[in-house]
Amino acid sequence: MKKFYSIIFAMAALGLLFSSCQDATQTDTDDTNSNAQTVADAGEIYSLPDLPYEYDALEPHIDERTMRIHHSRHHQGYINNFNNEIAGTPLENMSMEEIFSNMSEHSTSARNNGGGHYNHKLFWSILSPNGGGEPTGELAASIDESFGTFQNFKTELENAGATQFGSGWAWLIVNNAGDLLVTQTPNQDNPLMDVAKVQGTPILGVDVWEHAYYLHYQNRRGAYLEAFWNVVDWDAVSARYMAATQ
Ligand code: MN3
Repeated sequence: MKKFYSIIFAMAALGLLFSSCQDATQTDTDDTNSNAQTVADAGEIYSLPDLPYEYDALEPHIDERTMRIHHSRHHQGYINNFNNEIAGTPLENMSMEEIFSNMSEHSTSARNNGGGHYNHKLFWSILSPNGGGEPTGELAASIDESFGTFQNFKTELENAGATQFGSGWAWLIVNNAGDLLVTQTPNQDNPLMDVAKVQGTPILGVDVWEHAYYLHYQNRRGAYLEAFWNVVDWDAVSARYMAATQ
């Protein structure tokens, strides 16, 4: 019996320890942001954009913990590394689009971290708790023209996400001729980069790195890609389409 109580006591102590670790994680997150703020004050070039919704707003399709870590840790990490990489170089005074158009001439770090910042910023902006459904207007007509049906387009994008080996992104892009295409890129590359095999202006992107889905979906990338449609902000994608085809 004494042993039984010892075990219960040990479990309670572990529970307390665990919850204080969670508090520490929370505080750590805040510290990360305030440190980043300090760097920003000292002349940081890029900074983490606020999400236009709460971390838990995309539940149950994208879970709160994934969103928090993805935005406050991963995206912040790309920004910190990119700022460090370009500080004091000519890239400091170039737009991201300019940098991407000559990506092959710049460093791997600028490619990975610049892409990381741009891609995540785009990703957050095309998600919404009020998303889902189907596009309307000119974008809907153009999707039908390019892919036959909206369903065909969805299947093609899901395939692009599923068949990207390892980490990367699946995209809907507008090419120079004004056509809509689905494509994929490895790592943090994107279709604006001169190194991309299919180039164009991305108007929708979905992150298929494991960090984007593993906590909730584990290895089931396909289930994550299916759920993604429920949180796509088609108004935001349409606005990007209109800007890209002007
Ligand atoms: Mn990511």
